[in-house]
Order: sequence, then structure tokens, then C-alpha cells
Amino acid sequence: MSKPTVDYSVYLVTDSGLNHPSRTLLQSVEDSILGGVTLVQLREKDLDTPAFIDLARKVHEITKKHNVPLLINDNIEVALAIDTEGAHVGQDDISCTEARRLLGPNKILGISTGTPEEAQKALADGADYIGIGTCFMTQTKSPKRTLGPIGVRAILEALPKDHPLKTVVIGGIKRDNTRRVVEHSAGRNGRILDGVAVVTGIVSASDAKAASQDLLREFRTGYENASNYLQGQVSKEKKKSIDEVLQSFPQLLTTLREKAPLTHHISNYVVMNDTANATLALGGSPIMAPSASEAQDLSKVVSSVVLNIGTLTESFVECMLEAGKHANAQSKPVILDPVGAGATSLREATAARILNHVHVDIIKGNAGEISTISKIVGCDSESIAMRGVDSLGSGFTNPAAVVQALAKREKCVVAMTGKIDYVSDGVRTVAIENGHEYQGRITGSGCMIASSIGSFAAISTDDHFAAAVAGILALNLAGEHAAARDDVRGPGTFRAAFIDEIANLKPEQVVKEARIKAIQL
Ligand code: 3NM
Ligand code: MG
Repeated sequence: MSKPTVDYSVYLVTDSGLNHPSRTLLQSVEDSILGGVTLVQLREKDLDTPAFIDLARKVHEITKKHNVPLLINDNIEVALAIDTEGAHVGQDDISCTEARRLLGPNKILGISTGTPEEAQKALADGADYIGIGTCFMTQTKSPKRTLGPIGVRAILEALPKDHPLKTVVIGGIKRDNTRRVVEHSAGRNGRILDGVAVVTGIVSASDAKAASQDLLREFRTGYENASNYLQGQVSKEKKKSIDEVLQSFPQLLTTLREKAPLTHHISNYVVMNDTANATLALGGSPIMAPSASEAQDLSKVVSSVVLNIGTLTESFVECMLEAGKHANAQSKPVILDPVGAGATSLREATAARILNHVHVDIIKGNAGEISTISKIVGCDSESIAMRGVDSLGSGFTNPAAVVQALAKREKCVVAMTGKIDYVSDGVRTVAIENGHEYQGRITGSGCMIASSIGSFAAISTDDHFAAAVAGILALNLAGEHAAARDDVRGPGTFRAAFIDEIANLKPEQVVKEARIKAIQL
């Protein structure tokens, strides 16, 4: 018998201990296959071999009926006794080469890996697939550390693109994070995960069939999005040109003022009042709520979420993760302002944690923050190579290229503020030259821009690039108008005038005064 071809899309890994009390493990297996599970692993850590064989035989009858391969965890003896389609081993189990020797060439063999080195070794040792984990914290195991999609990506990038070795991710994979993990872990080498391996997300679900259907749909969507991004097919033709983006500003601002969209801000102690007032002045509605316990309820009523890491207590961080997660589940845009990322290792780690758990639609930061984010996500070489002193004062010799590379890499919009602001979605890149130096002399003007982008993102849901451009233009023009006022004599009076001028913005006037130019790279 030759080796079966395997669809790894949704890979059920069983656990009797976590199985939902309303049904037997056998029912969970059958229901999940009916929902779309394409591969099953029987993982029973507490059964002796005879009992394991007994259970495996029953499970195998079900999987055979539905033509889905069954793999046995760790115990090759069981796999051989039942003649299942293959086995899965962990790093601490029997070695991959030994397992292959026992199983022969025609069985499916997988191994758990947590580092690029382990993945490369698995490839050399003749594995058919690797389980990459642990991705997120999970109650099923107690991992020493989690990889997050960024760690998963590092492993995918360590593998040759065209080698037949397949990859699945494992650890805390659920309906709500599947798409994100698949999209975000896609490697620059063109490697995309071949599937998601799931324990609790299926066996503990009240409806295993529905849970499997959801996982399959989310996996396929994520896979398709990832391949589109990798092929650079983010359809240019569908996107508005820079001029169209500028011309759309009046309508965006008018709609924003009409609708007054509610934005959940997890902001910081220093600027919270100013970001709330700037949002109100613009026409939006701010809710400044730093408690994780209400994030889920809020996610149902808000239109966007701004995560500002300026105040870094554990409870703020928890709230940001919770709010981000629920916003993702409900497709509400998330804006990340990684305040001070790079200044301390806690800030850097927190930014990485958010990027690993939340799909961020727009990242807004200054040059230092964007440089740190680039480093976190592995855009390192690009940014470091470009760092240098330049006349723009951004710290980069080619800031537009840095912003564009990060946007491409993270599949999001990146806005870098400074004397000149740069915005890119990886395809379109612009420089905005508006603004006044007074904006740099009060605290929170950058945070206010993130809030303004948050309000516009709630309106411009299909084009976050346009939202970022609009958010920056609005506040920069208000800054120019405020600084020009006779009654503004310094930062203090500027601060008050700035809020006034945000409220006074005339949509058409902003278009006339905008100094924005497209950058071809
Ligand atoms: N292996 P859940 S994590 C079985 O990291 C297993 O290799 C892991 O369970 C690894 O889907 C894990 O409930 C448990 O989070 C996954
Ligand atoms: Mg494992």
C-alpha cells in the first residue's frame, strides 16, 4: 500500500480527558469529521497499550468509514497493531528515524517541533509533516514558552519552500485565531501552514461538528488571504489612487461627524484626556475603558479599537489583548500605537505580545517605535541597513521604504509620524508634509493622531490606508491652523487651540491645504 495523500487542513488531536461530557470520544471524532476534520490523531497519554489498542481500533473504524487518515500519538506499537495510516511523535518520544524504521516508508509520520533547528532535523529525518508549537497558551499542555504567529513564521522560513514536508500549527488554536495565525505566519519564502491541529477547540466544544466547520472555513480563508498577499495580488486595481484617497477625505470626515463612531481606547494616563477630547472634537465618540472584564461587551458596540501601550501595567495589557481579540472576532479595525516600544524590554515584549495575539490593522508610531516593530517582526535587515542620519530627521535614510516593508510584512497599514509622515499599505506609499512643530512640543499629539486614525478607520472600513491618511491630515491641518492663531503664544495655548481647530476643520479646506505626495519605490 502506498502512502496516502493527506489533507492537513483541520487536524483533530483527541484527548479523552477534555472531551465534552455530552458525548463519547468516538462521537466527537465522527461529528468532527462530518464537520470537516481532514486528519485525526489519537492522543491518549494515560492508557496502557492494550486499552489504547482497543480504543484505536474503534476510532479507526470510524475514520476508515469516512476516508480520513488516523495517526497514533507516540505509541508505534499501537499504530502497527491496528495498521493505522501513521503516527505522531514528540521530541521526547522515540526518535523520528527510529519511528520511520519501525513504520516503514509508506506510513505518515509527524513530529512536534518548536524551533527552526528541530524543524530542519525533522525534515532530514524523514518526517512527512511537523507540528509547530506551542503557538498560544493552552490548558492541554503546560508549555515553557509560546511561539505566537511570529515564532511559527520563523520556523516556516527555515524550511525550503518546495520540499514536500508539510506543516501544521498547534497550541491554543481556536476559531477566532485560526485565520490570523495562518495569515500572519506565512513566510517570506512562500511557505504557508498546511493546517491547524486542534484539541480543545474541537473536543471541548459543545458542538464538535460546528466547531470543525468553523475551523475549516477560517483555515481556508486564512490560507487564501496568505497566498494572495504572498503573490502580491493585493489587487492594486481595486485600490483608490492617492488622489482618490485625498478626494475621499471630505466624505469621510462628513460621515464621521454624522455617525460619531464609538472607539474603544485603551490609552495611557498621561494623554487620556487629550485623546478623548481630540476624538470628540473630530466628531467621534471615545470610550476610555482600561478594564479587560468589559472588553468583550464593548467590542459589540464600538466601531474600532485603539491600543496605546503608553501605560504598561499588567491590567492595561490584559485589556488590550482582550479588546484586540474580540475586535478581531467581530472584524472591527484595531489600531496599535506602540508608545515607547524599544525604550525598555517590557515595552518591546508587550508590543510583540500584542502583535502575536491580535491582528492589528494599522500600526502608528514614530521612527523609533516603527524601527522596534520592524525588528520584532523580522524586518530587521531592511530597517537596520537603512538607518542613518538624514535631513528628514526620521533616523532612516529611506523612511518610505521602511514603512512599506513593514506594511508588506505585517499585511497591515503602517503610519510613521515625524516632521514628515509616511503611510503605506505595502502597495501605496505616501509622504505627508503637513503639521506644525508645536505638535512636537505638547505631550500626546502622536497619541491623538492614533485616536484620529481610529475614528476614521471606523468609517473607512474597506480602506485602512485612506483612514490613516485622513487621520494624519486632519490633525496636522488642525495643528497648522492652531499655530497660526494670534492667541497662540506657546505650547500651552497651542494645546487648547489645537482641540478647537480639530473641531473647526472644513473638509474641503483640508483637501486644498494637504501636502501629500505618492512615493514610488
Ligand atoms: N502539542 P489545544 S501543544 C498536543 O506544542 C499538543 O507540540 C503541542 O491543545 C505542542 O488545541 C498541544 O487544546 C496541545 O490548545 C494543543
Ligand atoms: Mg505535541
